[in-house]
Amino acid sequence: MRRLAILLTAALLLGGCSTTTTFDGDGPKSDVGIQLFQWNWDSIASECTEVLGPAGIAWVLTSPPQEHIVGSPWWTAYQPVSYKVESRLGTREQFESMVKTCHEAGVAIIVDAVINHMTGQDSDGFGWAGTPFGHYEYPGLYTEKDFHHCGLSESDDITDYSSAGNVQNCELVNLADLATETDHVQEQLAKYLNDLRSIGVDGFRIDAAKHMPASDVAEIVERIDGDPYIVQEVIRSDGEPIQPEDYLESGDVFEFGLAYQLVAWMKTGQLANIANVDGYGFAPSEQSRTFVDNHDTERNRQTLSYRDGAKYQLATMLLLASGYGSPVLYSGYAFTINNNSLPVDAEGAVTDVACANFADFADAYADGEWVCQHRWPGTLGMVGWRSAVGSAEVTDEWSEGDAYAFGRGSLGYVAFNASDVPLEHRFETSLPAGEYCNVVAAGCSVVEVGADGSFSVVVPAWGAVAIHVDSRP
Ligand code: LAG
Ligand code: CA
Repeated sequence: MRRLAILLTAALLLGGCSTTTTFDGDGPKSDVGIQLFQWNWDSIASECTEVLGPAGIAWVLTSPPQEHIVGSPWWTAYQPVSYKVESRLGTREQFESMVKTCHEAGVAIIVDAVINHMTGQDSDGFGWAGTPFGHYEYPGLYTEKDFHHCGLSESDDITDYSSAGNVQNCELVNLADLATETDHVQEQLAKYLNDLRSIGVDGFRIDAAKHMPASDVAEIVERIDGDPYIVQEVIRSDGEPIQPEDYLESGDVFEFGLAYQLVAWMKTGQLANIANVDGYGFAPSEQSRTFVDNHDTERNRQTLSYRDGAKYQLATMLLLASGYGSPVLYSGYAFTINNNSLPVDAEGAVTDVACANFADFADAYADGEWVCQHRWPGTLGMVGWRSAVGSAEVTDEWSEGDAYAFGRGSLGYVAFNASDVPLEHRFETSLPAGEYCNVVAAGCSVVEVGADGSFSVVVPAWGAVAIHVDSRP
């Protein structure tokens, strides 16, 4: 128990740092999180035990666990009907058991907290767990007076992102907008979040944070028991009055700007820019959660996604190698159109995840198939690489054309090739001589570092070679 407490505290408190920490007797532990989008509780539990814990992944971000509207699209989860922990993803008992199993595997649980709004349904109905509701009536929780009616547009919908009042007091796509500044709403939200804390939940993603004043978020977070990890979703968009930086008092933020830059760098081959992100106006490294994609951006196509195959894998490896921020991996299911549903049983509950039977990205996926991109060798290999190099400084940087390589002192070296042609090169490193495994290839393909620290290798087209001192044949 004590060991778990230390492990989780350290993983979460230091989680915002770009450094990694080694825990006594527990092997390397990274600062890397992962969003398991729409994975049910039983499947997350087994993934913690089988893959995430052994890989040293610090935490899982789950989809929203509260009761939601009934329907087939994934986004029903973002329309809360009550704060019962009862959803398509599993029962309260299954949720509790997942938290326990993941903790035993050394993996913390971060929950997607939908606290800006309730449903967007114009007619009355019943939620997944049978709770009756109306658009502005949620028995025992909220009545009409607990919602904003901004009066700034005909439908009360958000119409103007250049106005903070419009963005924060109007309705996001017709979703009943909670009066998050009031004592009553804050108290109901705190009850929900503290219920999750009592189950052992370690932290929260604050959904739609941009749509609540930073001071409301701070007051709500203040009411949460203990010292939960907080990461906020404030989509960066230049020129808007509300920026991620406004929210740093309450916790970390997702850095959308870097996800957008990764798209550009994969086009231009300018991977070396990642070493020098100072000029981009990103959030401070120690409070920045970096990512290649999330469930929204893989759908609106603003970022790379599993569909981009090798380029997606390359961007993920680059992010994991970087000392800027702390990465959050993403894993979801294949789809053609936004509303494509996911595998459910006869009652509509999401069925257990069966990963597509592909060891790597070089295949096409059918709609509804679980991609499990986090299991690709390049991703898991670079999580290990990141743990091995820790906070060591960048050394032995080299770039030429669309290739970029660097070391992290005497602990590791990585070379990226963002072109259609394989690259043969002799890399100079600060590594001790000897044999190393290329950790981003399946199995251990051996790389020989000479007495002078150099090694010669062919870096595959749109691929990488990565070696570190903890993985040697
Ligand atoms: C988020 N972050 O701020 C989530 O990451 C994002 O996935 C959520 O939108 C959004 N905020 C609200 O929590 C998703 C879908 C929307 C969907 C919404 C509510 O991207 O498309 O809206 O969840 O379920 C849907 C329909 C709308 C409709 C609305 C209300 O697409 O047309 O107006 O439901 O019924
Ligand atoms: Ca709001």
